[in-house]
Amino acid sequence: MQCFKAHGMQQQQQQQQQPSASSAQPAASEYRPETPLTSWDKISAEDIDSWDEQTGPATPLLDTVEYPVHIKNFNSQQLKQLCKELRSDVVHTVSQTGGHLSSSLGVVELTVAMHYVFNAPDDKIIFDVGHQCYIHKMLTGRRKQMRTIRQTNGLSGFTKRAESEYDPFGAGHSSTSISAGLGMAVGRDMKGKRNHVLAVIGDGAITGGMAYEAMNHAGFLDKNMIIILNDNQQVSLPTQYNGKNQDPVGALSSALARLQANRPLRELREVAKGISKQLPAPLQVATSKIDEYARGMISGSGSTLFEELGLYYIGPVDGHNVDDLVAVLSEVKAAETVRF
Ligand SMILES: Cc1ncc(C[n+]2csc(CCOP(=O)(O)OP(=O)(O)O)c2C)c(N)n1
Repeated sequence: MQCFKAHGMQQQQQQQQQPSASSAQPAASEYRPETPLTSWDKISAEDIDSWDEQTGPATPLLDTVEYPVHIKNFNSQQLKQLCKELRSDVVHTVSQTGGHLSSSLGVVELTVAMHYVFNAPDDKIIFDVGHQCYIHKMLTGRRKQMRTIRQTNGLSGFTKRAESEYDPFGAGHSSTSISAGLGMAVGRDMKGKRNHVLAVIGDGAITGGMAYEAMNHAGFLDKNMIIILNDNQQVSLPTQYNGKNQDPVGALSSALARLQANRPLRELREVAKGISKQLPAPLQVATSKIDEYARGMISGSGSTLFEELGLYYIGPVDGHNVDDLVAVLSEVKAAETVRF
């Protein structure tokens, strides 16, 4: 298992049909960033002031996207522009409907990168709790219905199987995604299929015991599965928060931050970067990211919490850097093991 961490009402509806697969889809491994890595684009107050109150922000690129197949030929600049338009659009929509805004804002780049690299709905993308799925819904045929989210007869505020074939698991309870994904990986192997399974879980949701039971089981079964820890150092509805004198984070998040700060870890990452430079040039873009991020959570004993559980860990990755996410996910996709 490879692990990496990224930053960061229910009404029955007809399932949406997947568009016919495009033969023009490039392999994700062919992706090459065309511009230097830059930080993500924040929305300014001036941006928001310029939006039409009813129609919202201008989204020329996003308007060309209804399903993930429509972003497969995007270059690095276009992916960044898409992220900016998605961020603006979701801010405007949620300002009118209410809903889980910050959790969805935290996974804009991650969601775009997952849909760019993987091929949902064949590949299964599972969001833990599911409250951070707004960007996913906007990229999977439901953008026009976003104004109905959490309304009677409208879209669910969570992932919902009856709503879309792109939602492989209905959620609401936290800490269930890894277990659900493992079940899908086991079923896939029994059927002899080759699709990928991704579970995206936050630093709040991963505090639940069921997540550890599932990680322990996944390490034991050694199924091909990817777990993405979305450590945004925030926990909506935190289970360990007194409402004052502390930030709404979980204790596990602090422990992860301490692990990343240790000196042997930084030294090892330098060594890893050196190794990467000796590889052929085409491999360096992706592998330098892997090397940079690999072993990001090594403890004093020389192994990570996740490795102790039998998972292969890569991290941390800047979850707002879509270039890095695409590079790392492409590598993770190519590896045949259980990844965290
Ligand atoms: C079993 C269970 N316990 C508690 C909750 C309440 N709850 C909703 S979201 C959440 C945690 C969200 O934090 P995190 O996973 O870090 O996601 P973020 O919103 O920060 O992206 C919790 C505990 C729940 N949905 N299910």
